[in-house]
Amino acid sequence: MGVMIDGVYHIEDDPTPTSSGGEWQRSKSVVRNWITADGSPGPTGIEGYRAEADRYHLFVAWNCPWAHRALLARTLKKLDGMIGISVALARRTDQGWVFADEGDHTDRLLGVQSVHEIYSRGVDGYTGRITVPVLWDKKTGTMVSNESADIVRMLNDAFSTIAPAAPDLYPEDLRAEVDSWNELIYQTVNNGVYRAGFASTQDAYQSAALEVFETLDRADAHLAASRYLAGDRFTEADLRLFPTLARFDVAYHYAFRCNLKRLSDYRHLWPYAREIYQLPGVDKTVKFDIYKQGYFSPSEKRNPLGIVPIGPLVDWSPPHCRD
Ligand SMILES: N[C@@H](CCC(=O)N[C@@H](CS)C(=O)NCC(=O)O)C(=O)O
Repeated sequence: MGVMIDGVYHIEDDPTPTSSGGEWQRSKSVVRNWITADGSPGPTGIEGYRAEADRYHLFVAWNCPWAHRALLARTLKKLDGMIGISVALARRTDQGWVFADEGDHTDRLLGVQSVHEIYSRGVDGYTGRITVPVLWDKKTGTMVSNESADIVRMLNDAFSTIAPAAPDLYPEDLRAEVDSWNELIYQTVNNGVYRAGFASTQDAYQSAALEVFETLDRADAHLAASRYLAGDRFTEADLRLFPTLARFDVAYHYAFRCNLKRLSDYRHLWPYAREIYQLPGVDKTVKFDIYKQGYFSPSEKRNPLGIVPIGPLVDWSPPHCRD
């Protein structure tokens, strides 16, 4: 793994820096332009990224939950035919995320070997971490965004006049409800599992792991009487919870020690997760074996021998019975 400083990539010794309390902190995304229907700038960034078919491309890794958000938005907004993808290998290297002639992990768009090359081509003098997902503009050869929350929002909003009809993931009347779930889920679940898994003290681990289960318990209780998090429509809040749920039993439960319960122990959350998995196209964005390869890849601190466990076997196919 590494970081880029003024456009130059540097290999890092310690890829998981923690604060003095042993708490792990995620760095902020810095490339935050927006695709809009008419090319206007959007809430941040510069103008010129107009929604057009076959103009944009996503660089992702199957195991990355943040990239998974973008892949889910692409599928659920029926944009698969107009936004292509390049998929980096799950295993990270000194060069960070890399492409290779293994499976379907070649980057056919730019022909690069690593994601850091995309950052040096697409952002002038970039300084920061080399993360996926990356949303790329083929027309100008520049990076639109490396922030998954923004990418989900723009795929939801910008393409509605040129893409097939698809549900609004951030409907006006549910925004307050969606925002409040988003905030809670981001802090305590999406990022919470990483704060548990990357903590370097018992206290930091314990408080992060307990928060994960407090929120999952709360969501489970809520889903007893509600079809989705923000009511009877599937929204961005559900989209953002799902990548963590999909990785929970096969990866976080064991690799990140989030082991008070398994997802499959939850009475309502488990059928809810299966319902989302069974939405058209969603199963194609989920790769359980690759999650294991990614989360159990060799790491000096967490898995020095790089041994990948054989289980658990989790069956996501039984009917969800939530109709
Ligand atoms: N804020 C970013 C975070 C993305 C992120 O942290 N991605 C991870 C993979 S799961 C990554 O690429 N990490 C590499 C690194 O930090 O060096 C987003 O949500 O898009």
